[in-house]
Amino acid sequence: MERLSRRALLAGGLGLGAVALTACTTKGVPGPGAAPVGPAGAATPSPGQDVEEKSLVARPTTLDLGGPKVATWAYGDTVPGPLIRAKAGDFLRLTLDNQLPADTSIHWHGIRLHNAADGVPGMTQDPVKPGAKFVYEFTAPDPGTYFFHPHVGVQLDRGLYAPLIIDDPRELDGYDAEWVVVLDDWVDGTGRTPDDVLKELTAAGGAASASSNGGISGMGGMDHGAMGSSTGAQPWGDAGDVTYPYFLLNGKVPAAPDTFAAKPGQKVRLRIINAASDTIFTVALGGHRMTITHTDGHPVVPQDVDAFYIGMGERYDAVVTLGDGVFPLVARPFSKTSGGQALGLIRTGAGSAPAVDVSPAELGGQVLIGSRLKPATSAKLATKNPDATAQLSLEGSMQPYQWGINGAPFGKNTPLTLRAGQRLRINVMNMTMMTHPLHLHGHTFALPSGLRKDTVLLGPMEQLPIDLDADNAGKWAVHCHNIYHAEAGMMIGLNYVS
Ligand SMILES: [Cu+2]
Repeated sequence: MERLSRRALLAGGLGLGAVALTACTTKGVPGPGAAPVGPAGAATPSPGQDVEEKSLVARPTTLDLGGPKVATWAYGDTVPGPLIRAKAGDFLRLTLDNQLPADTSIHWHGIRLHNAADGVPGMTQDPVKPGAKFVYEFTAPDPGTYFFHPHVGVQLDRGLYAPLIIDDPRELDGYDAEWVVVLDDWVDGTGRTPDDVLKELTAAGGAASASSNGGISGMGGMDHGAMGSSTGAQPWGDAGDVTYPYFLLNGKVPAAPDTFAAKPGQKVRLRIINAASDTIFTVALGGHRMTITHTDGHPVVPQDVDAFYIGMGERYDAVVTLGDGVFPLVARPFSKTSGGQALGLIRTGAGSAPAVDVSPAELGGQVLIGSRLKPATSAKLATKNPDATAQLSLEGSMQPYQWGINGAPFGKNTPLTLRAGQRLRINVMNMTMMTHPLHLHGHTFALPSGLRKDTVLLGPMEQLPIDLDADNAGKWAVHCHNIYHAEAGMMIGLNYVS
């Protein structure tokens, strides 16, 4: 715990670490030997298991984004919301206090938890009504970088998101400091809400809309063609529908960047989370190459890159040895015609802050496509042929704004099924000219290379077989993590049957 506390103190900006330190941790009595690690799905704490407790109040508030003041909804009056931090195998008891004027829930994105704690109204629980509370209780079995957000409507595109870090108790001291970085695209309180945006999208059907900048910058769907090809420097074609006034790094616009203070020569672990609703970013740190060590919580063969793409719902951990000076961490929206970017700073020495539109040379260097990472040996699934296969076809268009999976929107399509103990292969086909980040609840899956992910980007017309082990019974969601696509129907159930 010494180590954890020190690291938490080193977390940057926002006082994220301080939040972790004030969280109530009930110490269990450690058993002999290793820390107890419960199986996925443990819904009650076992003897000796440490319990992490926290309360999250979701309510309307006004936030200062570093200049712009916005009325929005948030957890605990900050954006991102308070960091939750525990170690692998801990039991989490997290109380949602809904003071919003709407139903809500919390989904613990990427955590391999038991079904009833997954936070999907209509599938795993009833919605949490205004004025009501809901207690989420689950074991977090796997270390990694995660986050949490509502699974109701387009509430994710408000300020309702926060990082969730699960530490590995066995992890060696591989770095000196840590910076948790949460990226977002922001529209709420700037004259329209995410619900307004969804109405514009569905009403306008992809044509220019009511926003100041033409509204919908993207032109997805089979009818429109791609803005880029799926090869070469721009792999994703068309990647977003919504024009955003701001892009945020740890809740701040580039004019007031979140700044991480460190010393030259220190090795820093960056934990980068894309909490945006409609924006793929290209991420680069000026003056440095980064070594990617994990994605979606799973270790990879360390890969040096100039920059990398991060889709909505994805996470990447990178280690970097810092130079002396002031360095911009830039997240550049991919394929958005409106311009702008998210910016944070790492300061290890003297120097003035770069311009808000600084463009590090690394952005034009070798940009990693995350699905090409190689898995660490420890992250691989056991070698096994699939027992069953399923098809998952991503379909739809901007005009009309209709998205679905396997021939119909969610609620009208037929859930995929699997049986406990099976190795299931899902043949995913993106039948659209847009890029979609596909997210699976309650499990992680393996790409053909063995790389483990819970969220993966599929470029236009891309096909990708993903394998998963059926080891966590329940009714789970599989969906596009473009929150507007998901809300318009790009989701399907994955149900265990006997
Ligand atoms: Cu999508």
